[in-house]
Amino acid sequence: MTSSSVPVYLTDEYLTQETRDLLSSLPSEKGWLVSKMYQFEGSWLTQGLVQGIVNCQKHFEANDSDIILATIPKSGTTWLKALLFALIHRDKFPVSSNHPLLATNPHPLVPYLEGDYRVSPDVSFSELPSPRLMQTHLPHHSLPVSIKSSSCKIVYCCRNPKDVFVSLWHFGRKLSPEETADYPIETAVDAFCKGKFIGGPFWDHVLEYWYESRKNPNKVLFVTYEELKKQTEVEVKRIAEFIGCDFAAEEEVSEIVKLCSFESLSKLEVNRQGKLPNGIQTNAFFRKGEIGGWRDTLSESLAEVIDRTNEDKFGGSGLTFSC
Ligand code: PAP
Repeated sequence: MTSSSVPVYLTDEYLTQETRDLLSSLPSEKGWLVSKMYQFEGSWLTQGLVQGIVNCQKHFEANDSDIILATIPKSGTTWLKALLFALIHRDKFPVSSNHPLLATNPHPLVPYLEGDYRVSPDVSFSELPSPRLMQTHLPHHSLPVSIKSSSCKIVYCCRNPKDVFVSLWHFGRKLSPEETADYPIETAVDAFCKGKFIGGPFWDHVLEYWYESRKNPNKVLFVTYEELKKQTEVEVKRIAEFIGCDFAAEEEVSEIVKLCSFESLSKLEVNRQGKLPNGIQTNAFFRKGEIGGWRDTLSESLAEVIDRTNEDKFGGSGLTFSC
């Protein structure tokens, strides 16, 4: 693999000696997009992310008013970032031709907790207006203690595993066409089902937040991409109520829903041609935006492999996906 074509966020240029020592004690394997990934607290991660997690576990202090968006990659992060940003800042930024989401991709508008801590332990989110909105891909058990002990709110979004896998598959192929060209999809499905991809395992991630949301519904709101897609306004109102920003008018809800829709965001110049500060093309975050889009990529037999794993892992939890 040539380092030049690997996305910047997967590289390890900022590693400290402490992180290098820790990494040498962790199980590691060759990954799909990375030459090595490490198992830390049960998750498979890049070296840089291990450092980011250790830093944010040590240094991040949550405020009671914070709102944390948690997802496993490809489950609706970009959409939820846009919706939560628009909801929280709707007084300062009413939907208009000057709205920040029309000129900036949702990712830089909402800091990525362990991603930002990857570079330095001295990250400060103090410049963010209150309530601070931040995003994480961390599993619940790896969250900084202050997120769990404070009264801050967690909005968790999950998506059916076949669409998550397919979204991840195309994302990797777009970002690193050379590295991924000869990689068989059968191997990638097998790795996904074993949890061996950056951010995995999928099922443990979802189940932890699912049970947390049952135990403490005022702390964790569990949202699915599918419900959000099917009845967007109903779900957006539920999210708004949970984070304490009820709407004054129905019109406001539909304006925000429209602004943040796949159709609107994906057509914007900034999301068609732009790049994120980390070098990733913004259009990599807007592909199809559908429920059940996996059908054009996965054979029936590969879909069954994921379905079988899903039944094994979710059995008895009360969680199901109908697509
Ligand atoms: P991330 O976790 O790496 O940030 P994330 O945003 O969760 O990625 O996932 C991208 C998926 O969300 C893409 O799905 P697809 O590959 O199946 O098409 C992308 O199209 C979809 N997506 C992005 N924005 C929206 C949106 N506004 N509405 C619905 N889906 C969206």
